Amino acid sequence: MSRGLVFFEKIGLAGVITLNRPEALNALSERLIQDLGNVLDMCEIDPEIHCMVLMGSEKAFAVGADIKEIQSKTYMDAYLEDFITKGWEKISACRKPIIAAVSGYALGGGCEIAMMCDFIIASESAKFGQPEVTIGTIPGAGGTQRLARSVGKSKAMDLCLTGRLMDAQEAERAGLVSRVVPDTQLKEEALKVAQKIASYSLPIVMMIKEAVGRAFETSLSEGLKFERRLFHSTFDLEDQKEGMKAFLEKRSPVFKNR
Ligand code: DAK
Repeated sequence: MSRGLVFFEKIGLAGVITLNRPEALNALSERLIQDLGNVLDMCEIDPEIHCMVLMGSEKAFAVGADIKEIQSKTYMDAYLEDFITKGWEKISACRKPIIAAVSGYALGGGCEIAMMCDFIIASESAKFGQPEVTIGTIPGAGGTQRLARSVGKSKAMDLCLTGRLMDAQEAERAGLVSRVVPDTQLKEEALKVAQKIASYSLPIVMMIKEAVGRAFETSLSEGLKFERRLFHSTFDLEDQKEGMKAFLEKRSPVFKNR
């Protein structure tokens, strides 16, 4: 189903969101980000969706902000309108898991969006980069921060300072992507992973996302306390009772997401 510049499919308990602006290699215009935000809002409130897959085309996941749209902006334009921040924050604020399925270019804001997702599955042809330095600006949607946390200082500096692209194999070695799959199987593999996650208890999956996310926001001791509180709270879930009962009865659990 087409939703503006985004295509949306519901497959089982997974929502597959495809950026659909092929003529500009999915350059992230304000309109595209708005359409993406609207679909994410819809997924968040739909109890029949437990996990999302975000993908682009075979040639490009997304090549970054729309340079034609932003080229003439002044500092005051960007500052006063808080330059498209709101739309972009929807991706990182999502409470349900999002898998980025990256084929082709994931550059600038495209790489930053992939990093806002919970993990990245890349196809063999994927290329990641923060080429903002080549057009006279710096990464502005988390590229210097999330990339450094993900691949370490040396490689983040290398990528951001030179603007070079990193292929899927290097990205996997560096820890930016969790797995690399053949080009022809990207959607199928990402969907399989999404369906697996979606088969578990939704509140448990959301708590895991929240707890792992906290690791990047706080000290180890505070993070461990946060994890412990959430862990204790799982014992109040029907799904914890069912999951453990099913294990002991040697059968598959039937989760009620409660
Ligand atoms: N914006 C607009 N159009 C783009 C584009 C982009 N980023 N990238 C490509 N296109 C368009 C091209 O202009 C071309 O359009 P036509 O000329 O046909 O009309 C079409 O897509 C095909 O591109 P090419 O002809 O260039 O295709 P090639 O295969 O030869 O090259 C390429 C592919 C990806 C290597 C090349 O297109 C390229 O280098 N593109 C620019 C990549 C880039 O520099 N990206 C970084 C942009 S800056 C923020 C949020 C976001 C951001 C910052 C802050 N906040 C929330 C505060 C992000 C900033 C950025 O991403």
